[in-house]
Amino acid sequence: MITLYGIEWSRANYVLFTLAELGLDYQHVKINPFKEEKNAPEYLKLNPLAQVPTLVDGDLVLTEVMAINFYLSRKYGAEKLWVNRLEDEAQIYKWTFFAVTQMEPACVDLILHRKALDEKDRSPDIIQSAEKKLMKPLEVLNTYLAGKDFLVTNQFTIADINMAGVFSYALGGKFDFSPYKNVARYLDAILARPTRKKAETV
Ligand SMILES: N[C@@H](CCC(=O)N[C@@H](CS)C(=O)NCC(=O)O)C(=O)O
Repeated sequence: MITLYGIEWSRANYVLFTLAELGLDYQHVKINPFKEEKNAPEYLKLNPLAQVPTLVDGDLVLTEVMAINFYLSRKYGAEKLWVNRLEDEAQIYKWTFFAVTQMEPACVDLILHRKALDEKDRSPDIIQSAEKKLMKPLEVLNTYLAGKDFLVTNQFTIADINMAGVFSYALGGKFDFSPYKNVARYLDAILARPTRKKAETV
């Protein structure tokens, strides 16, 4: 039995998207990372950082959302969300790490400082700096996506779920993707998948 810990508006959403694409049954424990329940001793045994998401699948306890998505894809979705050639696999890693290291911190800053934090804790300077940090990687991605629907091969893969997950924070933080036309078109199409809608409404 698969159990996913983490409320749907947290990074657990990237995993819910994957579970929906793979059509897997799972139990969902909606731990809210802003509430004390994340520090419950039973949960700390699974995730000593007191963060979400955490996945339990049989004997495996796994934290770090991208590791969870790689695991689920390879174990249950080799023909759906993964690829056969090592060269393509390398591209899945490349675009996932590009999303996490080049863009995710800025995307998280946008949603925190435009939406999630109390008004008094929001910083216009952090918003401005986050928007600036996104410019260069988005230009690179925009050029790459010209004429393409997906990041790796001509197929929807876990790299697209991971990228869209990171960008969903920017969208929640009112980031305007329209100057990056290829990225905006790509993102709209990925987020319009019925499985994504399902992941948002669990
Ligand atoms: N690197 C971790 C980050 C997990 C993370 O920061 N999760 C947030 C919610 S999206 C959280 O649990 N925050 C509460 C905290 O850090 O105490 C991952 O990618 O899974």
